[in-house]
Amino acid sequence: MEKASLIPEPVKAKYAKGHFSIAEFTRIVAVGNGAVNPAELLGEYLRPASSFPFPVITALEGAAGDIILRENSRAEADECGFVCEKYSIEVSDDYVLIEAENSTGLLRAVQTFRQLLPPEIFADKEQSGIDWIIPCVSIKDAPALRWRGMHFDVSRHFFSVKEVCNYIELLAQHKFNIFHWHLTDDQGWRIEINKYPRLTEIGAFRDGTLIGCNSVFPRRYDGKRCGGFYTQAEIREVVAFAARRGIMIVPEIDMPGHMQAAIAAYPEFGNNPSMRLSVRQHWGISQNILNPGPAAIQFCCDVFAEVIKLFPSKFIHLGGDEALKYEWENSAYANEQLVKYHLPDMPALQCRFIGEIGKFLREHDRIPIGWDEIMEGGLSEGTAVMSWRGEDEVGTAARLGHYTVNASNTHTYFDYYQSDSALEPLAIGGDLPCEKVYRYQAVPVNLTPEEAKFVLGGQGQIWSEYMANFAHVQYMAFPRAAALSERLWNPSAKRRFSDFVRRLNDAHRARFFAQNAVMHDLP
Ligand code: TNX
Repeated sequence: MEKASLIPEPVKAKYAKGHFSIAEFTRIVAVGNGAVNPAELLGEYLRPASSFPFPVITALEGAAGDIILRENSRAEADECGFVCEKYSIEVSDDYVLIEAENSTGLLRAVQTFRQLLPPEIFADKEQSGIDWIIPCVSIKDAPALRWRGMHFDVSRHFFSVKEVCNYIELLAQHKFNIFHWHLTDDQGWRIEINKYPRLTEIGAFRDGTLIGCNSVFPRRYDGKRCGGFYTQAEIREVVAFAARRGIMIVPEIDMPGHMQAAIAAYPEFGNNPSMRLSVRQHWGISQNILNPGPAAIQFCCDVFAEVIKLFPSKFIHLGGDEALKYEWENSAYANEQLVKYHLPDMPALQCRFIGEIGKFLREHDRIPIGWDEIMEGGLSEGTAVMSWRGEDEVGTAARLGHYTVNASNTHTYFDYYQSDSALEPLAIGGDLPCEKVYRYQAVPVNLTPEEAKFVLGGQGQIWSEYMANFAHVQYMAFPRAAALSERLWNPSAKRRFSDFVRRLNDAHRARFFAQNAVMHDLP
């Protein structure tokens, strides 16, 4: 039988003669507590298209004809909350044996196992006339990097719980382990906070949205009220959905900038409490930011106190990007704060702000992470950096001994154009074809091994200014996120882009088609 077209490609796969068939009588056997959820998930994945019943049973061992999932031991999480993701799959003509140290490894294996089947297995309705066979193969696999993330901005445009879960499901299929959920920004506050109900009553809706490009003047707006938010119950549902797939959600509350929606709801946390702001209707950077005083800092801590109850992730994202200092420069109160804390300038005042919030998060046993601007003016120990303005920032953070994630806009901004065709839908700009993503090096080559240890991994970004619906999100994300997943999981120097494209066209597009997901038709 032919080799299966897997994405991301496993580290080792040895094919042999023969095949295993799934059938009416195939059972899924879970050996060990950690095998139960992966076994149940596998059953849910396989039933709709095949219409076989796939009973899931727990037992000490399997028998001929079974798909056996076995958890071998219970590996502990490391200091950053990451667990071992190594797994193996043995397919012989009369059984399948999937083994891992823990349930996360088994979950990665489940995704590989699905891809070994014909692409139609991804359909949610019975598919007739398919030979449900899998080649005999021995796979041994583990990721190269610990942080393999995808980000999603649900502020610029709001996406439903169902859509967010669909996004997470697609990430799981590519063995991503982090979903960075950008929950707040100038254009909409999306998470219910009990202590501050106006954040969602007022901050979650705007009275219109820019039509077309942000830099074409005069700007035109559609005048349609729009928005939405997630209740805390819905957030819990999404966290559980992701956890079942071995994905950690890193929530982001962006501060002190990108806060216009919150300031519209609570003007006292802005710099001009008498000024009435509305939730922003166009893109770009708002000059309206939080004030640097203790009440605004307390507000952020109160928000995080609720956020950390909802999200078990070790990392919590506090934003910190693009905070224009115009309002602070012009505010007597902000200038008093400078004097009070003996600080040289406004960037140092922002550092103090971020430092206070970081301290709160560390006291609650979390690791604060922020966009690379948080390094300007000094950054406290134990704070991680998401480097977005280029590779140099990855090196800077690593040299300073901060854990860092490579989210460089040169290779991971999937809101950028992916081809120069005149038919591309309007995008924010940039130029990032899939082939360039495939040249991405999450760990910059000029780092010493000691510095490289601080690079946790990498992440793709979906900023949604120009993506008003979910099909458009999928179109921008894929296949670039598929290419990224391979660069993060198995960045072998030997692998060719042409081989990735072959696997994409051979089976991966068909998997997307089967589940009604959209993908760009290049490369
Ligand atoms: C910069 S990346 C931003 C976002 C925008 C994005 C558009 C970052 C930390 N800030 O607010 O949506 O560019 O590409």
